[in-house]
Amino acid sequence: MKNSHVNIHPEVQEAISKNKPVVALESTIISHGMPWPGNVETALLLEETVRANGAVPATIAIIEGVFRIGLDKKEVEFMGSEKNIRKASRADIPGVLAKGENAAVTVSGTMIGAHIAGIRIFATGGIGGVHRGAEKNFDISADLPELSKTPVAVVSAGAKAILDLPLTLEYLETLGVPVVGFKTSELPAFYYRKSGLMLNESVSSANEAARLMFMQWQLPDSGGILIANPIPEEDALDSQIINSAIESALKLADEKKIKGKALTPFLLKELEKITTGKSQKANIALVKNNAAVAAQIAVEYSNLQK
Ligand code: PSU
Ligand code: MN
Repeated sequence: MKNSHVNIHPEVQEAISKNKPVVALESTIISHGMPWPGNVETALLLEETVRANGAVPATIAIIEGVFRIGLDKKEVEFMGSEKNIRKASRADIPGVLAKGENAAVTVSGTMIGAHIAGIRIFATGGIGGVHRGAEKNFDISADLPELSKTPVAVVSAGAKAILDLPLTLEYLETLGVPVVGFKTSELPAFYYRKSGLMLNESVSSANEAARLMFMQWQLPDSGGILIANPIPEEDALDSQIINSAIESALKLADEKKIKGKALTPFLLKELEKITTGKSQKANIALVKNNAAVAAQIAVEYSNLQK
């Protein structure tokens, strides 16, 4: 890509060129996934967590038409407080760059930014996936096809619980995306640890995850990997309580005819209201845990390169 449309933070650039561990972080969770000021605090907490585990954080966003790989504190604050910020997945990025706009990038957009910079691992909360009722509304996140083609490992607490998890897992299998349980043999359900859906693959350490990544990218034309890391036991929510909250949020979205890009942010906001903040607290805990595990994997992956 043309240099004028990419800006890699000097610290991130130096780490990449020396094969040191780097972890990418997304910005949609800052601009559209959580309210201010908790969003900014969380974004900074994630960066600290990555550092505490031995890697360099690179939060990714598009500011004035430039893909920024690694933000400083001011830019994180901008992404968390500015009103006019688009939510960009792959299809939106050319327009955002061409018009010089500001955009938070989703999982698919962050994977593209990470890949441009040569970053192999990325931590988020939960990926997008197949929405409930997809057989009628066709709402399937661009995160899934991105995982099938862009060689970045994404650490997430499964897919967001507002989705249809069995269909999401089926679709990932069709796309040939390895879904790897981190110290679990079940797909985690975001707010709680077990979805009841068994995985074909699991690893018991960061080192094992790094080896799997290494092998994936020895294969021709291989894309991403989903590393599914359950929310810590002490932060998990009761599955019945959160599921009934999800049902109410989905019903309200249906009544209000909320669709497309607006759906995920709407549902997250409603859940926060219904659970009086418990869903957001759990969300912060799980994404922090993902940042820690991603950094540990990045350290092992960087050691493998030596
Ligand atoms: N997980 C969260 N909060 C979020 C998202 C994921 O806990 O805000 C974002 C991610 O950026 C993901 C996006 O890529 O939601 C998916 O949006 P959609 O369903 O519109 O594809
Ligand atoms: Mn969608």
